Amino acid sequence: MISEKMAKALNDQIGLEGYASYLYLSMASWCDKEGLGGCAEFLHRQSAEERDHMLKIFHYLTEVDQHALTPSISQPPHEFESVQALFRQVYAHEQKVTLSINKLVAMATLDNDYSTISFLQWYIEEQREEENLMRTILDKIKLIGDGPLSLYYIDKEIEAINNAELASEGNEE
Ligand code: OFO
Repeated sequence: MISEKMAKALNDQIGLEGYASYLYLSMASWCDKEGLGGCAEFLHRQSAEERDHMLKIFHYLTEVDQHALTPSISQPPHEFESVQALFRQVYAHEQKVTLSINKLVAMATLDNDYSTISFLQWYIEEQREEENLMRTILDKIKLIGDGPLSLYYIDKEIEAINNAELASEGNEE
């Protein structure tokens, strides 16, 4: 059993992960519309991952005899200034999620809630990996610059990153 306060904070995190899933879905759709198929695939995969993150907390709450609540999710933006701005937004969102996970760990520590501390270790590692991935993407985008074929090269680069992610997921199974 975990505290009501902890359960409420984890339910809020469900909402944040759910929003990330919808945000990345919306971004995938915008990329498809702009002809950026590689970026769209990357974001579809990220969106599915975020849904998994949401469900993981959902199941954890049930396991510790708390009520997991299906969140209401506000509508994400549908339009983005550019693919560069879009990935800056992804990185900012991941940083926000990291901050929120850190707060959850701090709360669980104050509560002597070792079960939740242990559960959240997976999220700490995941956020470190995700932030690193998004920074790598932003670095590549910067290197490519804004020459006439930059969108083509950005899309190819992100398609390659997505394929590498898929391959490493395959290896983990
Ligand atoms: Fe679940 O927010 Fe990052 O990955």
